[in-house]
Amino acid sequence: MTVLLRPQALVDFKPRAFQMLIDGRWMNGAESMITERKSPAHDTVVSHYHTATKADAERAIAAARNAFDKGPWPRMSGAERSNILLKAADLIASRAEDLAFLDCIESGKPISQARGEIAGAVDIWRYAAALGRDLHGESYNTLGEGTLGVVLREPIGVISIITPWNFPFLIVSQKLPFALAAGCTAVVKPSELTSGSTLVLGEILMEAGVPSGVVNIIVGTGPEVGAPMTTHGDVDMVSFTGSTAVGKLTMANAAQTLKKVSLELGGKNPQIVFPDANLEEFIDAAVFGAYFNAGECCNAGSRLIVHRSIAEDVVARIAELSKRVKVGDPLDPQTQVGAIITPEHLAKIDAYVRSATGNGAELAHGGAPLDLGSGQFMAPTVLSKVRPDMAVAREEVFGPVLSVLTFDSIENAIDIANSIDYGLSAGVWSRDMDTCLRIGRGVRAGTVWMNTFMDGACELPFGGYRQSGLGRELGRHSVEDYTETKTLNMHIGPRTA
Ligand code: TXE
Repeated sequence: MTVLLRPQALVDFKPRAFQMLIDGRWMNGAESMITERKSPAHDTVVSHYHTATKADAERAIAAARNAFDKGPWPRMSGAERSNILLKAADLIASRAEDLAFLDCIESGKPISQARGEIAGAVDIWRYAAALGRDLHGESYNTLGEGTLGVVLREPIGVISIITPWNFPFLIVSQKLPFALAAGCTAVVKPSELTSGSTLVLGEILMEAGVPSGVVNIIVGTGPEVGAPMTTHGDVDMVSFTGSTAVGKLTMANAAQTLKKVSLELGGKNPQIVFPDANLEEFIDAAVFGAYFNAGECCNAGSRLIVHRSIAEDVVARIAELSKRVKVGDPLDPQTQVGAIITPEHLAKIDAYVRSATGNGAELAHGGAPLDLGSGQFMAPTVLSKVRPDMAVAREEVFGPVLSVLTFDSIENAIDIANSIDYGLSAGVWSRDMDTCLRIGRGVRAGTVWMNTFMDGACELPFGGYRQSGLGRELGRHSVEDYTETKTLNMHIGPRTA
């Protein structure tokens, strides 16, 4: 049996009301519409947002354009911008508990995890501030006497930033500080389900000294507000994290005016385990990788590819450990798996599991939604005897569902890993470094973990091969991504015949 922690009623709790931030002012939307967000664990309304229309999106884009074309931000020194970003990082740290609470209550993720994400975000803001100060171009004095070439790095302009609900504060922090460090201005649209912490970030940035119009934050649906942010001629680049389907649409929209796009999309990430692996550590990592953030994670290790000789043992041990996973109230510090984002999404997860068992997969643990008295929850689920052609092995389930497949040789494991459209991340477990490196070179994914899983550091680039995305976030080139180069080709001195 899974350990269940029933959600406690929210007592003395008042829903938070948020306006939108345009041109340095907090305001209602043009049509004064309000969106309500219910906690996915408690069925209680926790936030009211003033919601934008297309006209509001256009106002926000105009403000960002004006701040870029005429305002001080792109013209400041890197050091001045960097100091403001460092101040923002300090303010995020000082409001960490508020931000973690909002992410927890709106998304259903465990509070302990939300706290870790805010701490990680503070680190990213500091890293971006440091990188922004070091942004520089190149010079060439080797082009022949009388010629000097200088390559400048200039901010690309106005950035549309569109983010999903699964890591609300962390994902905006993988984009916005780098764009700001480069001297860009932005319109930010968080997911309409989890906008609270991004709106608090707006307060923080104003307090830190980011000038009016540099960061505009609007709440609204994808088709109404997100789409104009991807088509508008005054936007120079779109940075998007979300589903592969909307990522493709974003790219097609951006193509109308040839905007640059950066896309961080879905994943169906394999973990390949060999008989010589440290199985103790692997079982922990497999359970963590599959159930972290209730599996609502682009990096989820949702496909275990296990050597046939150890498959039975691995499935039994994972099922055993899954029984001890604590599922329930996201506000309880003990909770490891929180609520599922919406009832519709829970139904989708459930349908994937039913389709798999209907097609010959075996249930080793879980397999159904859990009734905890309020909200929506899914039992940690382990499916064995999954075949590579099943939907549950190829598509992003985005729930706490682990599919176990088997392999017979390194080549066979690589073929199975590469047999789907995604290529975000992968893991390999073996004590033999040669085996790890063969998998590391053979698997087509943006990150390959070896004898560990889901570790991250802001120095390391993150992003996907194939339909998992386009471009990389984090890493030392992440500020450059928000720049254009300009070549100055100069003639010096008298011309020789
Ligand atoms: O994502 P969407 P959803 C995957 C995951 C999940 C599925 C659906 O499999 O089950 O996607 O999630 C905005 N123009 N991932 O529906 O719709 C939207 O408002 C512009 C993986 O939430 O892609 C939100 O702000 N924007 C992923 C953002 O796009 C549009 C994280 C993401 O929403 C738009 C989330 C449009 N036409 C879901 N339509 C990951 N990589 O981790 C929507 N949006």
